[in-house]
Amino acid sequence: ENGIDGWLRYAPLPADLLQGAASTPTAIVVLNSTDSSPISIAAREVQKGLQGIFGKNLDILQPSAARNGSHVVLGTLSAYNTGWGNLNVSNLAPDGYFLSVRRGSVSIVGRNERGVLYGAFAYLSRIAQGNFGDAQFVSNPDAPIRWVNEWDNLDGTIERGYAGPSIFFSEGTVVKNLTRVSQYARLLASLGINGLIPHNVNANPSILSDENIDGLGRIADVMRPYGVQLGISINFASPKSLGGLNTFDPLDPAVIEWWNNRTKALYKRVPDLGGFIVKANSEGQPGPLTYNRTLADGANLFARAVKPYGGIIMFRAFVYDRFADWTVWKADRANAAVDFFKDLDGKFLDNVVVQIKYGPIDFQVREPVSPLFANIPKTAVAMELQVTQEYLGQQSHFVYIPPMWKEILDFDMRVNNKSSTVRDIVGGRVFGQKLGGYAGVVNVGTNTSWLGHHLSMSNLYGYGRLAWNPKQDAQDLLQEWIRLTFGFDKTVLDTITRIGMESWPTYENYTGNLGIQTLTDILYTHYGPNPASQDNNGWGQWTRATTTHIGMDRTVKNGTGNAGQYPPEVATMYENIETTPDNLILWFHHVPYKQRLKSGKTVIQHFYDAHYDGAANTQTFAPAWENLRGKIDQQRFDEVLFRLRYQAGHSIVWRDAICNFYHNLSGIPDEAGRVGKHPYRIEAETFSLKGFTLTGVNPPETASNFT
Ligand code: BDP
Repeated sequence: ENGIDGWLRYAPLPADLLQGAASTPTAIVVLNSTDSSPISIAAREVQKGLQGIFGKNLDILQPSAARNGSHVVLGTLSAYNTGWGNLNVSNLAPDGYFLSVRRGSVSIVGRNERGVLYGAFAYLSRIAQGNFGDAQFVSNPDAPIRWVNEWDNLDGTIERGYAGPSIFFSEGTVVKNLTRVSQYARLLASLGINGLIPHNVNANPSILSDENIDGLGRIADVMRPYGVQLGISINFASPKSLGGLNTFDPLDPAVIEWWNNRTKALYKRVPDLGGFIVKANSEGQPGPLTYNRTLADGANLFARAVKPYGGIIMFRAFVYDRFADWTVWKADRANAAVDFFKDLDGKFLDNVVVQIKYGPIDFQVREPVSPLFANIPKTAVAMELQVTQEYLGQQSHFVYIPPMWKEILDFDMRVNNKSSTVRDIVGGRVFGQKLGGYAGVVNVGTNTSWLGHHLSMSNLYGYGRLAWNPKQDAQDLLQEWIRLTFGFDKTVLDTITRIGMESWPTYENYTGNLGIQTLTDILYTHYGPNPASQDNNGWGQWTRATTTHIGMDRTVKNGTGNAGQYPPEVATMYENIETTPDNLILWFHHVPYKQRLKSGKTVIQHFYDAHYDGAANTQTFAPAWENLRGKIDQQRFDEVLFRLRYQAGHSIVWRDAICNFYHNLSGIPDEAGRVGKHPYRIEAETFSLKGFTLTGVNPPETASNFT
């Protein structure tokens, strides 16, 4: 197997589990179908699933042709109640479904067509996991926006993509063969994802050329039957760079007209376009600030343009401008989003959603929740999560991320001193917002594994399932995914569960601890260890490490004031070093290396121990995987093993680089006497040089003899 079907393999069930299926359906009945609608996809999917799982080939029938027997009945609520039966489910929300399983008789009823498709996938997931029990329930999505963002460029490269070139674009335009896009839409639909933006947020203006609008139309046509709406990432300066105007001022009538015309052309080709995503005035992207207009002026320009068509604007909160003054002690990029957006609360039109990364900086291995979620009550918000592992080993390391997302989603912001979890804020319940939800940056590529590492697909699975229902448990989701992806063997389940659930804490251990951030090279690659690059750079992600102290003082009293951006109860917790959890202590406080943690260890000893523990635990992953030989198909077994072995080696590089660096900087010895000794490491000096040339090691900390 090469991974292309992800968790939708519909593998035959083992004989012992099959016995649990007392009776199986005899036909599929479709109540309201047009040829390429989500309902007809649902019917074909059920047909395919039952063929794979039970080896039974079922007919798809119109209701009039249905004879006695056990049917899988598929339809919208209104079609069900006019043409089949009488179902009273008043609590069915848009995209939600009702599923009833009574032995072999199954009803799958959606509030809309998409809901029917989601219900069909839910039914198939149950039986593919060997669950034949009766059931009757309604499942509604937690939030209306459940999108994925892809950072694909028109030339076919993918920003922060680690699985080969784009499935959407090549040589400046949309690829001819969109088979992979439809396979991807199928995977997304099975999770309840209802929107996709194929184009990088660092957007090329020519995405809006006539040729590309037609290409986007073809993408939308392929995804529509799966209920996945197309959204488009746009470049703020397009009226000038593409349209030939001499300005892109959002209040200029010619600019407004230009956008209205392009929007009209887009909706002509894609009548159900979801809307636009905008990255403005961030990391070199143009935006309204150039013309002294506010970010809200910029967002509302687009909001007005798409409003007549029912579109929405995802306006990114990833705006910061602290490059110039990095030497200023109080400058803090973590403050930027609240500084930029707080005063704009109430100024955005009601079809604008502010898309906020989960933490205040940028997808680090450990961040507190972004305080912006609690600061703009009159604005709809969505949470941006990263499925692609930009700072988390880039799919050469395996990190199962949902446990981290869960910590963020379950965090209680204590708005007005009342329970207000982040998931309730994002779901619109805390501030009474109609819009809201999730955007996952996925960046799949043409590699048949989609993400480059078969195990990393658990992150896409977990993302989609949490966007549907963020209350779910991360380990339960992992185990669902394992059964669907690798089958039922107990050792397989236990092994991947262990590796998966230990992977995030392990990665945090051998990279950056105690809230110091990932400690990767920060300037562009975001991959290997480079703690020195975290300071003295214009991007403002600083460890503030000196020979005696480390960590960033973000208190109101002495630091950057970032702790004060949270609601009072949370602010007090972070302001005070005694109540700041150990895992965020260096995020909020600047402390001596010998500062005692609540665990009783000093900060520096924690660094040393965590790095040795993390690297040691990583050494156990590949051998554990090797025990699965013969229990998993050869191709996926080999490909995963290769990456786990690589990760084992690279975790040692990480361990030594970070330990050496802080050992050299602080001059404080490791109590266990390990730092500088490099167990397991094969020194370059012991190699003979054949076919290679000598080169300097960069960053130097990654060399074991660096002093
Ligand atoms: C950073 C990435 C960069 C993205 C940026 C963004 O390094 O490639 O363009 O985020 O989200 O994490 O806009």
